[in-house]
Amino acid sequence: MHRELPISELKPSSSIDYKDGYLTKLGGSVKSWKTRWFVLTRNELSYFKDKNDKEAIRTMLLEEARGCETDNTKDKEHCFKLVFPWRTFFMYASTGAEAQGWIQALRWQLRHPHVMTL
Ligand code: 4IP
Repeated sequence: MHRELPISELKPSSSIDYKDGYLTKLGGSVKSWKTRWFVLTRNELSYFKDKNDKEAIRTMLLEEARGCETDNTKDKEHCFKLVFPWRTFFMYASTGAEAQGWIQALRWQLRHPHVMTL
């Protein structure tokens, strides 16, 4: 029997192995919001100071992540968090649809850490 999946379980319609775009993230100890260029590849999320930068500020291994969900604690619209044992990253997109796109893509990678595409 066919079971309807909630939207968050669905495979993202675009490439499941690549997503990029600007997000605004909260600093670690100094809580300043910075707009950064984010790149999601298979199993990794990196952010760069700007789109054309070659060297990432940081690259996170998604296999270490514990979850990704919307966040309402930061007084920012379209905000979501990516939780690691060592830090929770808060970031927001410019629209709700963009934020949902990121959450969906990140969750897909979290749940399918070894997805192989040919
Ligand atoms: C910085 O604040 C930036 O927000 C950094 O973000 C952040 O590093 C720093 O966190 C924070 O102190 P100022 O530039 O206002 O000083 P980015 O690296 O995107 O530039 P993270 O760790 O978030 O990348 P701490 O934890 O180093 O204070």
